[in-house]
Amino acid sequence: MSEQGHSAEGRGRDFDAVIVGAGFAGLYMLHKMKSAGLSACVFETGDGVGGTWYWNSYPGARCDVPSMEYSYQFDEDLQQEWEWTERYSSQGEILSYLEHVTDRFGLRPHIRFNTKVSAASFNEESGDWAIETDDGDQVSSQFLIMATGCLSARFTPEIEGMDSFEGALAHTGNWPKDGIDVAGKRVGVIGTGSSGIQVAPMLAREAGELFVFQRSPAFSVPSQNKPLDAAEQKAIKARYADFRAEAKRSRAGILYGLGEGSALDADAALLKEEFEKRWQAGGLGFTAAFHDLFDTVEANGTAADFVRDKISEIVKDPEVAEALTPHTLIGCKRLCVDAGYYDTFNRENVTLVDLRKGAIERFTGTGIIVGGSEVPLDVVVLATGFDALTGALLRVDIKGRGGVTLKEKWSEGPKTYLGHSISGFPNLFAITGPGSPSVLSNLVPSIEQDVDWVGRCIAHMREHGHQVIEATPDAEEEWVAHVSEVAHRSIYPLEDSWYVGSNVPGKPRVFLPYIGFPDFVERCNKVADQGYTGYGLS
Ligand code: NA7
Repeated sequence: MSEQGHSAEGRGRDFDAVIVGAGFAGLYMLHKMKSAGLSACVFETGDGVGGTWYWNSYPGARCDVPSMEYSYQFDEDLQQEWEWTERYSSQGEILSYLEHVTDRFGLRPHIRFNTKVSAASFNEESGDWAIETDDGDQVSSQFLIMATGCLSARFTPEIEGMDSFEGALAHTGNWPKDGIDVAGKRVGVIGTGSSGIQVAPMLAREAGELFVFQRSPAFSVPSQNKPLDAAEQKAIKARYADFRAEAKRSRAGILYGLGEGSALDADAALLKEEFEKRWQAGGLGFTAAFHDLFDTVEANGTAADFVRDKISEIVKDPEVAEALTPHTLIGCKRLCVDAGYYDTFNRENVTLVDLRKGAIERFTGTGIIVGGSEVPLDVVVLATGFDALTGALLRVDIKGRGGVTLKEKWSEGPKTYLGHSISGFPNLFAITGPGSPSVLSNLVPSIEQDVDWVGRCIAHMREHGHQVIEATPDAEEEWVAHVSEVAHRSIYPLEDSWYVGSNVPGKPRVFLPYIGFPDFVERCNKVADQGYTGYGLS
Protein backbone atom coordinates (compact mmCIF):
# COMPACT_ATOMS: atom_id res chain seq x y z
CA MET A 1 0.00 0.00 0.00
CA SER A 2 1.55 3.24 -1.04
CA GLU A 3 -0.77 5.94 0.26
CA GLN A 4 1.49 8.27 2.21
CA GLY A 5 0.19 11.11 4.31
CA HIS A 6 2.18 14.28 4.47
CA SER A 7 2.95 13.86 8.15
CA ALA A 8 4.46 10.35 7.88
CA GLU A 9 6.42 11.26 4.77
CA GLY A 10 10.15 11.45 5.24
CA ARG A 11 9.98 9.37 8.39
CA GLY A 12 10.21 6.16 6.44
CA ARG A 13 6.84 4.88 7.51
CA ASP A 14 3.54 4.53 5.69
CA PHE A 15 1.24 6.08 8.28
CA ASP A 16 1.23 7.96 11.51
CA ALA A 17 -1.72 5.89 12.64
CA VAL A 18 -3.28 2.65 11.51
CA ILE A 19 -6.75 2.16 12.94
CA VAL A 20 -8.36 -1.26 12.97
CA GLY A 21 -12.13 -1.25 12.55
CA ALA A 22 -14.63 1.18 11.02
CA GLY A 23 -17.32 1.24 13.69
CA PHE A 24 -18.16 4.16 15.99
CA ALA A 25 -14.63 4.09 17.44
CA GLY A 26 -12.62 3.73 14.25
CA LEU A 27 -14.57 6.40 12.39
CA TYR A 28 -14.17 9.02 15.09
CA MET A 29 -10.50 8.10 15.58
CA LEU A 30 -9.90 8.55 11.87
CA HIS A 31 -11.62 11.92 11.91
CA LYS A 32 -9.51 12.95 14.92
CA MET A 33 -6.26 11.95 13.25
CA LYS A 34 -7.16 13.64 9.98
CA SER A 35 -8.20 16.83 11.75
CA ALA A 36 -4.82 16.89 13.50
CA GLY A 37 -3.07 16.65 10.12
CA LEU A 38 -1.82 13.11 10.64
CA SER A 39 -1.81 10.43 7.98
CA ALA A 40 -4.12 7.64 9.00
CA CYS A 41 -5.82 4.66 7.50
CA VAL A 42 -8.57 2.38 8.71
CA PHE A 43 -8.53 -1.31 7.90
CA GLU A 44 -11.97 -2.88 7.99
CA THR A 45 -12.91 -6.54 7.49
CA GLY A 46 -16.39 -5.75 6.20
CA ASP A 47 -17.29 -4.11 2.93
CA GLY A 48 -18.95 -1.21 4.71
CA VAL A 49 -18.68 0.93 7.81
CA GLY A 50 -20.65 0.35 11.00
CA GLY A 51 -18.84 -2.34 13.01
CA THR A 52 -21.40 -3.95 15.30
CA TRP A 53 -24.17 -2.24 13.36
CA TYR A 54 -22.84 -3.60 10.10
CA TRP A 55 -22.58 -7.23 11.19
CA ASN A 56 -25.59 -7.60 13.51
CA SER A 57 -28.32 -7.01 10.94
CA TYR A 58 -30.62 -9.77 12.17
CA PRO A 59 -34.36 -9.03 12.39
CA GLY A 60 -35.13 -7.08 15.56
CA ALA A 61 -31.55 -5.80 16.10
CA ARG A 62 -31.88 -2.57 18.01
CA CYS A 63 -29.86 -0.51 20.45
CA ASP A 64 -31.03 -0.46 24.06
CA VAL A 65 -29.55 2.94 24.89
CA PRO A 66 -31.85 5.82 23.84
CA SER A 67 -31.06 7.30 20.41
CA MET A 68 -30.61 10.83 21.73
CA GLU A 69 -27.75 9.48 23.87
CA TYR A 70 -26.38 6.74 21.62
CA SER A 71 -24.83 9.13 19.12
CA TYR A 72 -21.73 11.26 18.70
CA GLN A 73 -21.45 14.60 20.42
CA PHE A 74 -18.08 15.74 19.02
CA ASP A 75 -19.72 17.87 16.35
CA GLU A 76 -22.53 20.23 17.33
CA ASP A 77 -23.89 20.59 13.79
CA LEU A 78 -24.05 16.83 13.39
CA GLN A 79 -25.96 16.29 16.61
CA GLN A 80 -28.33 19.14 15.84
CA GLU A 81 -29.03 18.11 12.26
CA TRP A 82 -29.45 14.35 12.56
CA GLU A 83 -33.05 13.36 13.26
CA TRP A 84 -33.64 10.08 15.09
CA THR A 85 -37.05 8.56 14.46
CA GLU A 86 -37.45 6.21 17.41
CA ARG A 87 -36.69 6.25 21.09
CA TYR A 88 -34.39 3.26 20.53
CA SER A 89 -32.80 3.10 17.11
CA SER A 90 -32.94 0.08 14.89
CA GLN A 91 -29.74 -1.42 13.49
CA GLY A 92 -30.64 -0.02 10.06
CA GLU A 93 -31.04 3.54 11.32
CA ILE A 94 -27.75 3.48 13.23
CA LEU A 95 -26.01 2.11 10.16
CA SER A 96 -27.44 4.96 8.03
CA TYR A 97 -26.21 7.43 10.64
CA LEU A 98 -22.68 6.00 10.53
CA GLU A 99 -22.69 6.04 6.74
CA HIS A 100 -23.76 9.68 6.89
CA VAL A 101 -20.96 10.49 9.34
CA THR A 102 -18.43 8.73 7.10
CA ASP A 103 -19.35 10.86 4.11
CA ARG A 104 -19.99 14.07 5.99
CA PHE A 105 -16.43 14.06 7.33
CA GLY A 106 -14.82 12.72 4.15
CA LEU A 107 -13.60 9.52 5.80
CA ARG A 108 -14.40 6.94 3.12
CA PRO A 109 -11.23 7.40 0.99
CA HIS A 110 -9.12 6.59 4.05
CA ILE A 111 -10.81 3.28 4.78
CA ARG A 112 -9.60 0.05 3.24
CA PHE A 113 -12.57 -2.30 3.19
CA ASN A 114 -12.55 -6.09 2.90
CA THR A 115 -9.19 -6.11 4.63
CA LYS A 116 -8.55 -7.94 7.84
CA VAL A 117 -5.54 -7.12 10.00
CA SER A 118 -4.01 -10.48 10.82
CA ALA A 119 -0.82 -9.54 12.68
CA ALA A 120 1.09 -6.59 14.06
CA SER A 121 4.54 -6.43 15.60
CA PHE A 122 6.40 -3.63 17.30
CA ASN A 123 9.81 -2.80 15.87
CA GLU A 124 11.98 -1.72 18.78
CA GLU A 125 14.56 -0.04 16.55
CA SER A 126 12.23 2.19 14.56
CA GLY A 127 9.55 2.50 17.23
CA ASP A 128 6.93 1.67 14.60
CA TRP A 129 4.38 -1.08 14.18
CA ALA A 130 4.54 -3.46 11.20
CA ILE A 131 0.97 -4.37 10.37
CA GLU A 132 0.02 -7.32 8.19
CA THR A 133 -3.26 -7.86 6.45
CA ASP A 134 -4.78 -11.12 5.31
CA ASP A 135 -4.25 -10.15 1.66
CA GLY A 136 -0.51 -10.31 2.30
CA ASP A 137 0.11 -6.57 2.46
CA GLN A 138 2.30 -5.00 5.13
CA VAL A 139 2.34 -1.38 6.25
CA SER A 140 4.23 0.53 8.90
CA SER A 141 2.76 3.01 11.30
CA GLN A 142 3.87 4.89 14.37
CA PHE A 143 0.61 4.23 16.21
CA LEU A 144 -1.62 1.19 16.12
CA ILE A 145 -5.12 1.91 17.31
CA MET A 146 -7.37 -1.05 17.90
CA ALA A 147 -10.94 0.15 17.40
CA THR A 148 -12.08 -3.44 17.17
CA GLY A 149 -15.16 -3.27 19.38
CA CYS A 150 -16.14 -4.92 22.64
CA LEU A 151 -18.64 -7.38 21.22
CA SER A 152 -17.33 -8.18 17.78
CA ALA A 153 -15.46 -11.49 18.04
CA ARG A 154 -18.28 -13.94 17.56
CA PHE A 155 -18.53 -16.95 19.81
CA THR A 156 -19.74 -20.11 18.10
CA PRO A 157 -19.92 -23.16 20.35
CA GLU A 158 -18.41 -26.36 19.11
CA ILE A 159 -21.35 -28.64 18.54
CA GLU A 160 -20.80 -31.94 16.82
CA GLY A 161 -22.10 -32.16 13.28
CA MET A 162 -22.78 -28.43 12.84
CA ASP A 163 -21.00 -28.47 9.47
CA SER A 164 -23.20 -31.25 8.23
CA PHE A 165 -26.45 -29.33 8.79
CA GLU A 166 -28.08 -28.95 5.38
CA GLY A 167 -30.44 -26.08 6.20
CA ALA A 168 -29.57 -22.40 6.58
CA LEU A 169 -27.28 -21.63 9.52
CA ALA A 170 -26.31 -18.12 10.64
CA HIS A 171 -24.87 -16.34 13.65
CA THR A 172 -26.78 -13.21 14.64
CA GLY A 173 -23.41 -11.41 14.66
CA ASN A 174 -22.81 -12.23 11.00
CA TRP A 175 -26.28 -12.04 9.53
CA PRO A 176 -26.44 -12.58 5.76
CA LYS A 177 -26.91 -9.27 3.96
CA ASP A 178 -29.82 -10.68 1.90
CA GLY A 179 -31.46 -12.02 5.03
CA ILE A 180 -32.82 -15.51 5.56
CA ASP A 181 -36.20 -16.63 4.33
CA VAL A 182 -37.93 -18.19 7.32
CA ALA A 183 -41.51 -17.95 6.06
CA GLY A 184 -43.40 -21.08 6.99
CA LYS A 185 -40.19 -22.87 7.97
CA ARG A 186 -39.07 -24.74 11.05
CA VAL A 187 -36.61 -22.42 12.73
CA GLY A 188 -34.37 -22.94 15.76
CA VAL A 189 -32.69 -20.21 17.80
CA ILE A 190 -29.85 -21.25 20.08
CA GLY A 191 -29.21 -18.72 22.83
CA THR A 192 -31.35 -16.41 24.93
CA GLY A 193 -29.12 -13.40 25.59
CA SER A 194 -29.91 -9.96 24.14
CA SER A 195 -29.58 -11.16 20.53
CA GLY A 196 -31.76 -14.25 20.97
CA ILE A 197 -34.34 -12.23 22.86
CA GLN A 198 -34.50 -9.63 20.09
CA VAL A 199 -34.58 -12.05 17.17
CA ALA A 200 -37.00 -14.67 18.52
CA PRO A 201 -40.20 -12.54 18.49
CA MET A 202 -39.45 -11.40 14.93
CA LEU A 203 -38.81 -14.93 13.67
CA ALA A 204 -41.92 -16.21 15.43
CA ARG A 205 -44.09 -13.94 13.29
CA GLU A 206 -42.81 -15.42 10.03
CA ALA A 207 -41.73 -18.94 10.81
CA GLY A 208 -44.00 -21.96 10.57
CA GLU A 209 -42.60 -23.12 13.90
CA LEU A 210 -39.98 -21.60 16.17
CA PHE A 211 -37.92 -23.57 18.67
CA VAL A 212 -35.99 -21.53 21.23
CA PHE A 213 -33.10 -23.56 22.66
CA GLN A 214 -32.48 -22.14 26.11
CA ARG A 215 -29.56 -23.15 28.31
CA SER A 216 -29.98 -20.38 30.91
CA PRO A 217 -33.08 -18.20 31.17
CA ALA A 218 -32.36 -14.47 31.03
CA PHE A 219 -33.98 -11.48 32.67
CA SER A 220 -35.54 -9.11 30.20
CA VAL A 221 -37.49 -5.88 30.57
CA PRO A 222 -39.70 -4.27 27.92
CA SER A 223 -38.15 -1.50 25.83
CA GLN A 224 -41.46 0.37 25.41
CA ASN A 225 -39.92 1.60 22.17
CA LYS A 226 -41.97 4.24 20.32
CA PRO A 227 -41.56 6.93 17.71
CA LEU A 228 -39.47 9.76 19.05
CA ASP A 229 -41.64 12.71 19.83
CA ALA A 230 -40.55 15.71 17.73
CA ALA A 231 -41.10 18.16 20.58
CA GLU A 232 -39.04 15.98 22.93
CA GLN A 233 -36.21 15.77 20.42
CA LYS A 234 -36.30 19.54 19.93
CA ALA A 235 -36.24 20.19 23.66
CA ILE A 236 -33.19 17.96 24.13
CA LYS A 237 -31.41 19.61 21.21
CA ALA A 238 -32.06 23.03 22.71
CA ARG A 239 -29.89 22.03 25.65
CA TYR A 240 -27.86 19.20 24.15
CA ALA A 241 -24.56 20.16 25.78
CA ASP A 242 -26.10 20.23 29.26
CA PHE A 243 -28.01 17.03 28.56
CA ARG A 244 -24.78 15.28 27.57
CA ALA A 245 -22.86 16.70 30.53
CA GLU A 246 -25.55 15.51 32.92
CA ALA A 247 -25.39 12.01 31.44
CA LYS A 248 -21.63 11.92 31.88
CA ARG A 249 -22.00 12.49 35.59
CA SER A 250 -23.95 9.24 36.01
CA ARG A 251 -22.33 5.89 36.73
CA ALA A 252 -22.97 4.46 33.28
CA GLY A 253 -22.88 7.75 31.41
CA ILE A 254 -26.60 7.31 30.67
CA LEU A 255 -29.52 9.31 32.02
CA TYR A 256 -31.36 6.53 33.81
CA GLY A 257 -32.34 8.70 36.74
CA LEU A 258 -30.82 6.66 39.54
CA GLY A 259 -33.29 6.30 42.38
CA GLU A 260 -32.14 7.85 45.62
CA GLY A 261 -33.66 5.32 47.97
CA SER A 262 -32.40 1.94 49.09
CA ALA A 263 -34.41 -1.10 48.05
CA LEU A 264 -33.82 -2.48 51.53
CA ASP A 265 -35.55 0.48 53.16
CA ALA A 266 -38.59 0.27 50.89
CA ASP A 267 -41.71 -1.64 51.95
CA ALA A 268 -43.47 -4.04 49.58
CA ALA A 269 -45.85 -1.36 48.28
CA LEU A 270 -43.08 1.09 47.47
CA LEU A 271 -40.97 -1.59 45.78
CA LYS A 272 -43.89 -2.56 43.59
CA GLU A 273 -44.70 1.05 42.76
CA GLU A 274 -41.14 1.96 41.81
CA PHE A 275 -40.46 -1.17 39.78
CA GLU A 276 -43.81 -0.91 38.01
CA LYS A 277 -43.03 2.70 37.10
CA ARG A 278 -39.68 1.64 35.65
CA TRP A 279 -41.22 -1.35 33.86
CA GLN A 280 -43.79 0.92 32.23
CA ALA A 281 -41.11 3.47 31.32
CA GLY A 282 -39.09 0.65 29.74
CA GLY A 283 -35.43 -0.06 29.20
CA LEU A 284 -32.29 -0.55 31.24
CA GLY A 285 -33.29 2.14 33.73
CA PHE A 286 -35.24 -0.63 35.45
CA THR A 287 -32.22 -1.56 37.55
CA ALA A 288 -31.68 2.07 38.51
CA ALA A 289 -34.94 2.13 40.46
CA PHE A 290 -32.98 2.09 43.73
CA HIS A 291 -29.39 3.08 44.23
CA ASP A 292 -28.22 -0.20 45.77
CA LEU A 293 -29.46 -2.92 43.41
CA PHE A 294 -25.89 -3.87 42.54
CA ASP A 295 -24.55 -3.46 46.06
CA THR A 296 -26.11 -6.40 47.84
CA VAL A 297 -27.74 -9.67 46.90
CA GLU A 298 -30.74 -8.77 49.08
CA ALA A 299 -31.39 -5.46 47.35
CA ASN A 300 -30.94 -7.04 43.94
CA GLY A 301 -33.42 -9.76 44.87
CA THR A 302 -36.25 -7.22 45.15
CA ALA A 303 -35.89 -6.32 41.46
CA ALA A 304 -35.40 -9.93 40.42
CA ASP A 305 -38.57 -10.97 42.28
CA PHE A 306 -40.56 -8.28 40.50
CA VAL A 307 -39.49 -9.54 37.06
CA ARG A 308 -40.07 -13.15 38.06
CA ASP A 309 -43.65 -12.20 38.95
CA LYS A 310 -44.02 -10.43 35.60
CA ILE A 311 -42.89 -13.53 33.73
CA SER A 312 -45.49 -15.66 35.47
CA GLU A 313 -48.16 -13.05 34.70
CA ILE A 314 -47.25 -12.79 31.01
CA VAL A 315 -46.57 -16.43 30.09
CA LYS A 316 -49.82 -18.39 30.15
CA ASP A 317 -48.43 -21.93 30.49
CA PRO A 318 -47.07 -22.16 34.07
CA GLU A 319 -44.51 -24.81 33.13
CA VAL A 320 -43.12 -22.66 30.33
CA ALA A 321 -43.19 -19.61 32.61
CA GLU A 322 -41.14 -21.44 35.21
CA ALA A 323 -38.63 -22.63 32.61
CA LEU A 324 -38.23 -19.01 31.44
CA THR A 325 -37.69 -17.72 34.97
CA PRO A 326 -34.11 -17.06 36.06
CA HIS A 327 -33.29 -17.82 39.67
CA THR A 328 -30.21 -15.65 39.62
CA LEU A 329 -29.27 -12.05 40.35
CA ILE A 330 -30.67 -9.53 37.89
CA GLY A 331 -28.43 -7.42 35.69
CA CYS A 332 -25.15 -8.99 36.79
CA LYS A 333 -25.38 -10.90 33.56
CA ARG A 334 -26.31 -8.22 30.98
CA LEU A 335 -29.98 -7.29 31.40
CA CYS A 336 -31.90 -7.80 28.15
CA VAL A 337 -34.40 -5.35 26.71
CA ASP A 338 -37.14 -6.78 24.52
CA ALA A 339 -40.18 -6.19 22.41
CA GLY A 340 -42.62 -8.88 23.48
CA TYR A 341 -40.14 -11.66 24.23
CA TYR A 342 -41.96 -13.47 27.03
CA ASP A 343 -45.30 -13.07 25.27
CA THR A 344 -43.82 -14.83 22.23
CA PHE A 345 -44.08 -18.07 24.20
CA ASN A 346 -47.88 -17.73 24.25
CA ARG A 347 -47.92 -18.29 20.49
CA GLU A 348 -49.05 -21.64 19.15
CA ASN A 349 -46.04 -21.90 16.84
CA VAL A 350 -43.35 -21.32 19.50
CA THR A 351 -41.73 -24.02 21.64
CA LEU A 352 -39.21 -23.50 24.42
CA VAL A 353 -36.59 -26.25 24.43
CA ASP A 354 -35.19 -26.30 27.95
CA LEU A 355 -31.63 -27.53 27.58
CA ARG A 356 -31.32 -28.06 31.33
CA LYS A 357 -33.56 -31.10 30.83
CA GLY A 358 -31.37 -32.41 28.02
CA ALA A 359 -28.42 -30.68 26.37
CA ILE A 360 -27.82 -30.27 22.65
CA GLU A 361 -26.05 -33.46 21.65
CA ARG A 362 -25.32 -32.81 18.01
CA PHE A 363 -26.57 -31.53 14.70
CA THR A 364 -27.81 -33.87 12.03
CA GLY A 365 -28.25 -32.92 8.37
CA THR A 366 -31.87 -32.06 9.15
CA GLY A 367 -31.99 -30.80 12.70
CA ILE A 368 -30.64 -30.91 16.24
CA ILE A 369 -30.58 -33.86 18.63
CA VAL A 370 -31.63 -32.87 22.13
CA GLY A 371 -32.14 -35.32 24.96
CA GLY A 372 -31.95 -38.23 22.52
CA SER A 373 -34.51 -37.07 19.96
CA GLU A 374 -34.29 -34.91 16.88
CA VAL A 375 -35.90 -31.51 16.50
CA PRO A 376 -36.20 -31.26 12.69
CA LEU A 377 -35.20 -27.78 11.45
CA ASP A 378 -34.84 -25.87 8.18
CA VAL A 379 -33.03 -22.89 9.70
CA VAL A 380 -30.77 -22.54 12.76
CA VAL A 381 -29.89 -19.16 14.22
CA LEU A 382 -26.88 -19.07 16.53
CA ALA A 383 -27.49 -16.27 19.02
CA THR A 384 -24.54 -17.52 21.03
CA GLY A 385 -22.75 -14.28 21.72
CA PHE A 386 -19.21 -13.01 21.66
CA ASP A 387 -15.76 -13.43 23.11
CA ALA A 388 -16.26 -10.04 24.72
CA LEU A 389 -13.70 -7.31 25.20
CA THR A 390 -10.57 -9.40 24.67
CA GLY A 391 -11.57 -11.63 21.74
CA ALA A 392 -11.15 -9.13 18.92
CA LEU A 393 -7.74 -8.03 20.24
CA LEU A 394 -6.44 -11.54 20.76
CA ARG A 395 -7.57 -12.76 17.35
CA VAL A 396 -4.91 -10.48 15.83
CA ASP A 397 -1.41 -11.84 16.34
CA ILE A 398 0.01 -8.83 18.18
CA LYS A 399 3.66 -8.91 19.23
CA GLY A 400 5.11 -6.24 21.51
CA ARG A 401 8.60 -5.71 22.88
CA GLY A 402 10.86 -8.76 22.75
CA GLY A 403 8.38 -10.51 20.45
CA VAL A 404 6.06 -11.21 23.40
CA THR A 405 2.56 -11.84 22.12
CA LEU A 406 -0.52 -10.23 23.59
CA LYS A 407 -1.89 -13.74 24.04
CA GLU A 408 1.07 -14.62 26.27
CA LYS A 409 0.83 -11.36 28.16
CA TRP A 410 -2.89 -11.85 28.79
CA SER A 411 -2.80 -15.60 29.47
CA GLU A 412 -4.23 -15.05 32.95
CA GLY A 413 -6.58 -12.26 31.89
CA PRO A 414 -6.22 -8.85 30.30
CA LYS A 415 -3.89 -6.30 31.82
CA THR A 416 -4.17 -2.68 30.76
CA TYR A 417 -3.50 0.78 32.08
CA LEU A 418 -6.71 2.84 31.86
CA GLY A 419 -8.21 0.22 29.56
CA HIS A 420 -6.43 1.52 26.50
CA SER A 421 -2.69 1.12 27.09
CA ILE A 422 -0.63 -2.02 27.59
CA SER A 423 2.83 -2.21 29.12
CA GLY A 424 5.24 -3.88 26.65
CA PHE A 425 3.10 -2.74 23.70
CA PRO A 426 4.21 0.86 23.07
CA ASN A 427 2.25 3.22 20.82
CA LEU A 428 -0.71 0.85 20.83
CA PHE A 429 -4.11 2.00 22.04
CA ALA A 430 -7.24 -0.11 22.45
CA ILE A 431 -10.38 2.01 22.31
CA THR A 432 -12.79 0.96 25.09
CA GLY A 433 -10.53 -1.96 25.93
CA PRO A 434 -10.78 -4.24 28.97
CA GLY A 435 -10.43 -2.24 32.16
CA SER A 436 -12.42 0.69 30.76
CA PRO A 437 -16.14 1.39 31.41
CA SER A 438 -16.96 0.18 27.87
CA VAL A 439 -19.88 -2.24 28.06
CA LEU A 440 -21.01 -0.93 31.45
CA SER A 441 -21.46 2.51 29.98
CA ASN A 442 -22.99 4.23 27.01
CA LEU A 443 -20.41 3.13 24.48
CA VAL A 444 -20.51 6.18 22.24
CA PRO A 445 -19.41 8.72 24.88
CA SER A 446 -16.96 6.12 26.20
CA ILE A 447 -15.49 5.86 22.71
CA GLU A 448 -15.33 9.64 22.40
CA GLN A 449 -13.60 9.84 25.79
CA ASP A 450 -10.91 7.37 24.71
CA VAL A 451 -10.45 8.85 21.24
CA ASP A 452 -10.16 12.38 22.65
CA TRP A 453 -7.64 11.15 25.21
CA VAL A 454 -5.54 9.39 22.56
CA GLY A 455 -5.74 12.46 20.30
CA ARG A 456 -4.56 14.70 23.11
CA CYS A 457 -1.78 12.26 24.00
CA ILE A 458 -0.48 12.13 20.42
CA ALA A 459 -0.61 15.94 20.19
CA HIS A 460 1.39 16.13 23.43
CA MET A 461 3.99 13.72 22.04
CA ARG A 462 4.36 15.75 18.84
CA GLU A 463 4.68 18.95 20.77
CA HIS A 464 7.42 17.54 22.99
CA GLY A 465 9.22 15.55 20.33
CA HIS A 466 8.38 12.15 21.83
CA GLN A 467 8.27 9.19 19.49
CA VAL A 468 7.21 6.42 21.83
CA ILE A 469 4.76 6.15 24.73
CA GLU A 470 4.36 3.09 26.90
CA ALA A 471 2.50 2.33 30.12
CA THR A 472 4.79 1.31 32.98
CA PRO A 473 4.31 -2.16 34.49
CA ASP A 474 3.64 -0.58 37.91
CA ALA A 475 0.91 1.72 36.63
CA GLU A 476 -0.67 -1.18 34.80
CA GLU A 477 -0.59 -3.42 37.83
CA GLU A 478 -2.13 -0.75 40.00
CA TRP A 479 -4.92 -0.18 37.45
CA VAL A 480 -5.71 -3.87 37.08
CA ALA A 481 -5.96 -4.18 40.87
CA HIS A 482 -8.16 -1.09 41.03
CA VAL A 483 -10.55 -2.38 38.33
CA SER A 484 -10.92 -5.62 40.25
CA GLU A 485 -11.31 -3.91 43.61
CA VAL A 486 -14.08 -1.64 42.30
CA ALA A 487 -15.84 -4.62 40.68
CA HIS A 488 -15.72 -6.63 43.89
CA ARG A 489 -17.32 -3.82 45.85
CA SER A 490 -20.40 -4.70 43.78
CA ILE A 491 -22.23 -7.97 43.28
CA TYR A 492 -21.55 -8.03 39.50
CA PRO A 493 -18.78 -10.64 39.62
CA LEU A 494 -20.98 -13.14 41.45
CA GLU A 495 -22.80 -14.29 38.31
CA ASP A 496 -21.43 -16.18 35.34
CA SER A 497 -21.58 -13.95 32.28
CA TRP A 498 -19.53 -12.56 29.44
CA TYR A 499 -18.60 -9.70 31.83
CA VAL A 500 -16.32 -12.26 33.51
CA GLY A 501 -15.56 -14.28 30.37
CA SER A 502 -17.33 -17.41 31.60
CA ASN A 503 -19.25 -17.84 28.33
CA VAL A 504 -16.07 -18.84 26.48
CA PRO A 505 -14.55 -22.17 27.52
CA GLY A 506 -11.03 -21.75 28.91
CA LYS A 507 -11.21 -17.94 29.15
CA PRO A 508 -9.72 -16.72 32.45
CA ARG A 509 -12.39 -15.52 34.85
CA VAL A 510 -11.69 -11.81 35.27
CA PHE A 511 -14.21 -9.01 35.62
CA LEU A 512 -13.50 -7.16 32.37
CA PRO A 513 -15.08 -3.69 32.40
CA TYR A 514 -14.44 -0.83 34.82
CA ILE A 515 -17.44 0.24 36.87
CA GLY A 516 -17.94 4.00 36.95
CA PHE A 517 -17.73 6.29 33.93
CA PRO A 518 -17.21 9.59 35.87
CA ASP A 519 -14.37 8.15 37.98
CA PHE A 520 -12.73 6.81 34.85
CA VAL A 521 -12.90 10.15 33.07
CA GLU A 522 -11.51 11.94 36.10
CA ARG A 523 -8.61 9.53 36.36
CA CYS A 524 -7.77 9.70 32.64
CA ASN A 525 -7.87 13.50 32.67
CA LYS A 526 -5.65 13.63 35.75
CA VAL A 527 -3.07 11.37 34.10
CA ALA A 528 -2.97 13.64 31.04
CA ASP A 529 -3.01 16.89 33.05
CA GLN A 530 -0.03 15.70 35.07
CA GLY A 531 2.03 14.98 31.98
CA TYR A 532 1.07 11.30 31.45
CA THR A 533 1.86 9.82 34.83
CA GLY A 534 2.25 6.05 34.68
CA TYR A 535 3.76 6.26 31.20
CA GLY A 536 7.28 6.29 29.88
CA LEU A 537 7.79 8.77 27.02
CA SER A 538 10.87 8.71 24.85
P1 NA7 B 1 -24.93 -13.51 25.10
O1 NA7 B 1 -25.59 -12.55 26.00
O2 NA7 B 1 -23.58 -14.00 25.45
O3 NA7 B 1 -25.91 -14.75 24.93
C1 NA7 B 1 -25.50 -15.93 24.33
C2 NA7 B 1 -26.53 -16.99 24.55
O4 NA7 B 1 -26.12 -18.18 23.89
C3 NA7 B 1 -26.71 -17.36 26.02
O5 NA7 B 1 -28.07 -17.58 26.27
C4 NA7 B 1 -25.92 -18.64 26.14
O6 NA7 B 1 -26.34 -19.48 27.17
C5 NA7 B 1 -26.21 -19.26 24.80
N1 NA7 B 1 -25.25 -20.31 24.43
C6 NA7 B 1 -23.93 -20.18 24.20
N2 NA7 B 1 -23.40 -21.37 23.89
C7 NA7 B 1 -24.40 -22.26 23.94
C8 NA7 B 1 -24.49 -23.66 23.73
N3 NA7 B 1 -23.41 -24.38 23.42
N4 NA7 B 1 -25.70 -24.26 23.85
C9 NA7 B 1 -26.77 -23.52 24.18
N5 NA7 B 1 -26.76 -22.20 24.39
C10 NA7 B 1 -25.59 -21.58 24.28
O7 NA7 B 1 -24.81 -12.93 23.62
P2 NA7 B 1 -25.79 -11.95 22.84
O8 NA7 B 1 -25.32 -11.89 21.44
O9 NA7 B 1 -27.19 -12.31 23.07
O10 NA7 B 1 -25.57 -10.56 23.53
C11 NA7 B 1 -24.27 -10.00 23.66
C12 NA7 B 1 -24.34 -8.55 23.97
O11 NA7 B 1 -24.49 -7.81 22.76
C13 NA7 B 1 -25.51 -8.10 24.76
O12 NA7 B 1 -25.41 -8.37 26.10
C14 NA7 B 1 -25.60 -6.63 24.45
O13 NA7 B 1 -24.68 -5.91 25.23
C15 NA7 B 1 -25.20 -6.59 23.03
P3 NA7 B 1 -25.70 -19.33 28.66
O14 NA7 B 1 -26.29 -18.08 29.22
O15 NA7 B 1 -24.21 -19.21 28.48
O16 NA7 B 1 -26.08 -20.55 29.37
